[in-house]
Amino acid sequence: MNFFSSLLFIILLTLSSCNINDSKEIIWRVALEEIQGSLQDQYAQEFKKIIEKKSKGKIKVLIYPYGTLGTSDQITELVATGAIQFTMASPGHLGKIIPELQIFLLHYLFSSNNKINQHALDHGQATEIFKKLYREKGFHLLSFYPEGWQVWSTKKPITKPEDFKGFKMRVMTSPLLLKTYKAYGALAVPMPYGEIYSGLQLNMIDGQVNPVFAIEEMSFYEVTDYLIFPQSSQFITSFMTSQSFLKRLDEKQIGWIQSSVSEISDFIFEKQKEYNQDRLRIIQEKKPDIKLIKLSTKQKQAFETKSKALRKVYLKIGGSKAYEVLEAFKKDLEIASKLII
Ligand code: 6CS
Repeated sequence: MNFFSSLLFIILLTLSSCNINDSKEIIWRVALEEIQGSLQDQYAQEFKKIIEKKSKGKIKVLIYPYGTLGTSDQITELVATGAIQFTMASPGHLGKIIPELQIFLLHYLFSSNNKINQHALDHGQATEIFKKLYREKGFHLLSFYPEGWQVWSTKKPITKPEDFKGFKMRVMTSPLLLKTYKAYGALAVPMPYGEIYSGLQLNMIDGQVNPVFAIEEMSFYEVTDYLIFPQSSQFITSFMTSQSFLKRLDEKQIGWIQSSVSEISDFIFEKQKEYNQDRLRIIQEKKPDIKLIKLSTKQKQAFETKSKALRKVYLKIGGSKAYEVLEAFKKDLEIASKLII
């Protein structure tokens, strides 16, 4: 979406909101970084259902899947300008604006038990610090949630860091990701989500990294031959709104939003599990010769060793609260691991 079409879109949305408010129906708009039928769509559909029910139909929630409004960076901008009220914003992109968020891009930081990760994100001290950091940028963090393990879909097998030599790996646009794949020896290529398929098709990139559900729905498996499971990082995303929008709401409406996001936490956690499992089966059915590689403990260790240096890089480029966030999140994981069996 170019500047002029964005401007036109903002004007149209503002006008349509005014008309609707005049007739006493309130419209809340949610933008997604993923397409219709995706995990973010599931989240937004559930949010819509709960809000419309709690408001007895007074509030109507409209969902804008990826491709209708623009890239991740552009939809974040639309929330900042007030054209859209809610958006999903992933650290892999939003980390350019809130550098501390890049903690969620660090490899071999998360627990291998995803329930522990979910608990740490929902109840941890790091999330409290992030609430302040979002506020400083005019945003309001509603929740973090995991979308599943990041999986490499590639045109050649990668089982050791040396295999990445000369390999063009598409990553999201946050600087820490570029440095991570460079540390593995790859040529890291930042690129918007919507350009990955053609990038793979035209050999501009040799591979990309995303959870299985995304690899299926975006058809990346069609243009790659291997699915490699390094279990190095979770895909984390955030659901957020803006301070200026919240200020215009009454307490009841704010309460509805807060209770909705707490209600959705377990629902979306189960969905990501289901989505990633089911869609792996679908990929294998559609492309029976796709090769699955699960890295062994020893193979993972080689990547983990290389990735350790990135902790220092994060402390350097992860903003003034990077140290505080890292220490808090490590503690959050430790606490969660004692509570979750
Ligand atoms: O790789 C990306 O850019 C995107 N991947 C997912 C699974 N969600 C949104 C994000 O922009």
